[in-house]
Amino acid sequence: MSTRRNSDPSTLIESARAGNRAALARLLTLVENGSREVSALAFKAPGHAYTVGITGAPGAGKSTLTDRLIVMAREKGFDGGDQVAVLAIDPSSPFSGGAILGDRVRMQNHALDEKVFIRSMATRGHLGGLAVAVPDAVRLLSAVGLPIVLVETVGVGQQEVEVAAATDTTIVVVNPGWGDAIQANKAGLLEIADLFVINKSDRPGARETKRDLELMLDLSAVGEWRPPIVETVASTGEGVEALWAAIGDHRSHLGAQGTLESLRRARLEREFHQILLARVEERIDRAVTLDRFAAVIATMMAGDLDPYEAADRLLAGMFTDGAGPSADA
Ligand SMILES: Nc1nc2c(ncn2[C@@H]2O[C@H](COP(=O)(O)OP(=O)(O)OP(=O)(O)O)[C@@H](O)[C@H]2O)c(=O)[nH]1
Ligand SMILES: [Mg+2]
Repeated sequence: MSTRRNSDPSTLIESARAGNRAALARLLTLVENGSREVSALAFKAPGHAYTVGITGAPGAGKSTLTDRLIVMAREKGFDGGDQVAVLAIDPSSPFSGGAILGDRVRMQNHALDEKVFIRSMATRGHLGGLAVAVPDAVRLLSAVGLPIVLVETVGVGQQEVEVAAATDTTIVVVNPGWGDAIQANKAGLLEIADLFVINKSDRPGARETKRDLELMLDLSAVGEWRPPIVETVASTGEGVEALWAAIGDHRSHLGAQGTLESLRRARLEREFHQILLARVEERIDRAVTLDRFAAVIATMMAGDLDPYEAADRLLAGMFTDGAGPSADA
């Protein structure tokens, strides 16, 4: 009985706000599994976290860099905050563990720091997938009072774009010698990058990579914010202060232009769209098991109804009767 009380979402959120990390971990598991109750509570008290995405190809040094950014966030947090959360997302893996373990190990400098919360995240089972699970998780971390959330994602095309859409500042990490890759991904990189980092600048080719990126930016119609390019050596910490300063500049830019508000609005629209799609898909999946669905198929098989008309009728029923699609609407 008392166990149940302690694990009810609003009690967990209270505990997490008071600094109970075990409660926060439980809440994230609930979000991961698509708990609507937790998501709804977090949505109603969203907090003020600033979110930074770190994305890039496998092995680019994202975790090493994130590890360094944790130190920056602890020492120079925005508005005096000194806590930080890290979410490590591996879109290619349907479950936590395995691939993410390496990230944990690389960030274990902070394992005993109670102001640092590090968590890997899987999105299987979450309605709407990655595009909804990440904003949900980020909102939860914000709702329990964490002022900065760093989100590390392995760059894998569209999913990378989805995760980037969930953060305020998105850092794209490349390495020296990536000229060709940059050429090939120009559009995608420009779409998501607020900041470029050339990590492993201790290796040959950093200057050429910087030139390639500058050229790409010169040739594209960047808006009021031209993404700066910061060279880092994450393994030694070189350039990380400059990166933190650049993140702060982007944050000020968003705040000053009032664009953070419109960014967040666009993000909510996108998330809402994904949720609607998932909801409709759920209902369709349920509908195919109904007798009246079979009846519509039979009518089509007899040539009395075309599939487009049938779809319109089913959908009309789905939105009016509230109980499920009707074949005879
Ligand atoms: N030479 C050099 N090596 C680095 C630098 N930053 C990271 N590394 C090394 O690069 C390797 C990969 O670093 P990670 O931080 O795990 O890279 P990642 O992008 O998080 O990798 P995944 O999460 O597996 O995609 C590790 O062996 C790091 O020690 C750097 O600036 N210079
Ligand atoms: Mg990593």
